[in-house]
Amino acid sequence: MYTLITGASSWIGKSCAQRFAEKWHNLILMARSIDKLEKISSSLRSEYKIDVLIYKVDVSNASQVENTFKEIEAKNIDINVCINNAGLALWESEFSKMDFQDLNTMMQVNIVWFTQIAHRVLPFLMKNDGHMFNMSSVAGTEPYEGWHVYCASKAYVKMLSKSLRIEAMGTNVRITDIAPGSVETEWFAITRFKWDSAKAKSVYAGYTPLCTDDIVDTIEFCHDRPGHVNIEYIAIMATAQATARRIFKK
Ligand code: 8X3
Repeated sequence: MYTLITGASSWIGKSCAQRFAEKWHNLILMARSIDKLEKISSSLRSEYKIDVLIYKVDVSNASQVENTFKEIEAKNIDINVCINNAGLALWESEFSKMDFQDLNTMMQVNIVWFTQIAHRVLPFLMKNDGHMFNMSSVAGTEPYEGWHVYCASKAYVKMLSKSLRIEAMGTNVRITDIAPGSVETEWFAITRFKWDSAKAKSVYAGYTPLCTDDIVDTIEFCHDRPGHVNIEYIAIMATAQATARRIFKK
């Protein structure tokens, strides 16, 4: 059996790969950067003696993702955990002032690609009493200025997760919507501010944000519940963060 992780080359995805490797899960890792995936996979293979398959995916290319799944099927590989983690925020500004290309990229990654992975992986999970983790956000329940499409895309993740719970009734598939608040991941902040690292760092100044391990611990906790327990939705915030935009900073 394999655990499939998207956005596996950095931060939350990479930390999930490490944690599931420690639990001797074989892994299928997908990300845009094959170089990073190669490094991660060779260290996990040698340390844990597990099988790790890596796929470079171009999220704007639907047929490439389809071909990746065809290859997985041709190899008779089975999947019982999916961590549908890839997602991004690009810039924050008034809706009409945003570059449509940026809005489109967010929709492609956070909605279209996310859906394509869920669509292809659900039959595997149904066969194998599997567990699907979908990475939404506090942004999926609260809108905030300048984040319109990102917030809407995370509300989509939340609603698709709930809808798939209905589909999964009568099977032993579990579906968990993980909704983090502010997590210090340089990559998330840096894409949000278009590679302005000073701005990215300032997001996490003056308080203790969540770290990637806080999210991975939560995923592990949900997964380790007995099979009859589905933690459907879990919101995780830093103690200093009361709402999406109310953070106590010293
Ligand atoms: C983003 C959550 O709190 O960093 O998904 O805006 S927050």
